[in-house]
Amino acid sequence: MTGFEESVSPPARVAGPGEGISLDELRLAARNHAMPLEALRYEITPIGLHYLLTHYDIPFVDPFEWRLTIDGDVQRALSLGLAELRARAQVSRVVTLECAGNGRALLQPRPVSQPWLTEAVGTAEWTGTPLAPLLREAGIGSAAVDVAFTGADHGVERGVEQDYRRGLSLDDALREDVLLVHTMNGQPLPPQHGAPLRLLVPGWYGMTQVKWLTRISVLDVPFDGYQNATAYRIAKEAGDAGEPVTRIRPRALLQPPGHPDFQTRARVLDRGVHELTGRAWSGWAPVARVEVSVDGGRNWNDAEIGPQPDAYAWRPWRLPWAATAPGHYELAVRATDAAGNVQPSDPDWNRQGMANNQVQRVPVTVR
Ligand SMILES: Nc1nc2c(c(=O)[nH]1)N[C@H]1C(S)=C(S)[C@@H](COP(=O)(O)O)O[C@H]1N2
Ligand SMILES: [Mo]
Repeated sequence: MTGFEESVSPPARVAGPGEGISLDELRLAARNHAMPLEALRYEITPIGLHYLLTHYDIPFVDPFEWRLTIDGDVQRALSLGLAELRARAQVSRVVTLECAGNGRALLQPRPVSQPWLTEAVGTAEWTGTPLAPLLREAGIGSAAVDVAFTGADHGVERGVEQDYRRGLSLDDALREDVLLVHTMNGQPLPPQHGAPLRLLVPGWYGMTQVKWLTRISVLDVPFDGYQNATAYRIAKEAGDAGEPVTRIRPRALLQPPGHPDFQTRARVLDRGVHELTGRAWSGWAPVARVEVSVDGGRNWNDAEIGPQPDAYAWRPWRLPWAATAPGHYELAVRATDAAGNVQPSDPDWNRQGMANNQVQRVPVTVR
């Protein structure tokens, strides 16, 4: 071993006791930004406020040269340009995306990677064409089991050089709500969100939503690529294969009330009645309940939940809070979905820091 491979792409690790955020983590955090919590007031997140996660570099893709290939275990491979995709049936859906690593930096010990807190989320109105009719037109082979989606971006991860690529089971790929989208909030997809075309699988964590899509391959063997087999697993021990990350666990977020301190973001608000508001979502089932605590999770009160704009979009909630006595409070909020999944108070720790939907806590001082 020369050490060359490890210096180019170090193995996954967990931070040691007391080890602070490193420059490597800061570099990732500065490229991949979260949604500012005050943007919870928008049902549709303005494009520049939507969270962003890109493993490698944002590739430059010329939309006029670009074509999508559909190949593999199909009767006839297809090659489609953007105009052909836009000429097909068009569907718009409001869908909340969340990075599977959201909540990672709150874990103890901390898995070293993109250090998200709670707000790696955003909701857009996405427009594009359903995937299933395209796969059927190509003629799905009788032995097909999985479908692989490849992006135009390329990099190295834990020593494995690769194009970003994710697999889905054929059944999941054929769901009618899976789209190939070219438009976000009525605008052509911007470069950072996958121009000119990305995959949209409503309800699934972000890694599934392949950006800069160039190729869709139908496979007659299970997909065993890096992003499914190695990354995006929920495992406690190194070397344990664990479980794949799939759908989004329930989460509610609170728009922090009052005003923040610049450096610490500690919050102050004036004595009086404040309406606490936020949004909640789950990729498993609609959100059925949102509860708010103003005493750090000892007592919970049901919030009023507003309408859900689409099956996999977040829904608003609100609860008035009579903050009559000056002092320090810890606000917390938790969501329960109709399948009975509830946010835990304490994290369900795993080595890669995936799907940590522990409740958000917001300390405030009432003056
Ligand atoms: N081609 C490609 N697609 C990708 C990624 C990537 O690095 N390359 N990142 C994934 C991850 S981990 C997430 S969370 C979402 C983020 O989507 P956004 O940046 O549009 O919010 O894109 C997914 N699609
Ligand atoms: Mo992600």
